[in-house]
Amino acid sequence: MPIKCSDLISDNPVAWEYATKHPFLDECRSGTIKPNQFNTWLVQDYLFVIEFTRMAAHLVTIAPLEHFDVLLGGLSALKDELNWFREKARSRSLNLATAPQETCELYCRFMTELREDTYAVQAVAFWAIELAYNQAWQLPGPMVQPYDEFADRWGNVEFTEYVKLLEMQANEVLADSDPETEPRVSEVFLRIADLEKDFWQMAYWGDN
Ligand code: HMH
Repeated sequence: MPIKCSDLISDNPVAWEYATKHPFLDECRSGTIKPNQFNTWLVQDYLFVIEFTRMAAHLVTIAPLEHFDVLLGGLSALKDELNWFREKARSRSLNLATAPQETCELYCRFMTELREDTYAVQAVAFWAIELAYNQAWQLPGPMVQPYDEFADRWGNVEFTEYVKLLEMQANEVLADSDPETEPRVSEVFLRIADLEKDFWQMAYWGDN
């Protein structure tokens, strides 16, 4: 049996739990997060999404035509997301021309380097990155204002459906990929889980 996306989660439950559960998210739910910490996350995530958009665009250049619809929908959502980040930063008077923290930089470099991998590996990585936010922002349960808007952006029903389509597409390519794909896919998945965990922690190290 070829590996499937869901196997990656069931084979690495602890790593995935750390990727998707963090005090940052619980403090957003209860409203006790310090505004400075939230703002640090917001600016760093904007910087991340710029590179994630490039990853999505690159995926289109190697994807089969049948996968275009889902990926182009994703790119269109990312266009809105970048504008939404700018709007959030403006209303909070945040400077988006901030230097990336080390974890953000490592994550961005990792995404760029993934271009050397096969489409199967990149499709799984893209799914895992979207799923991480889809689950992380839903798991704490309903969040208080103003954080409910952030939870809804990645936790809403349409986003959840989009992530399922990404999973189906990734599973499709995994089903006829060669045997070297499996260890590489597991390695990339674990690296993403680790970077996601560290990304939440960055909020507590910023000086925004
Ligand atoms: C760190 N992971 C991080 N930021 C995001 N915006 C996403 C995933 C999105 O899906």
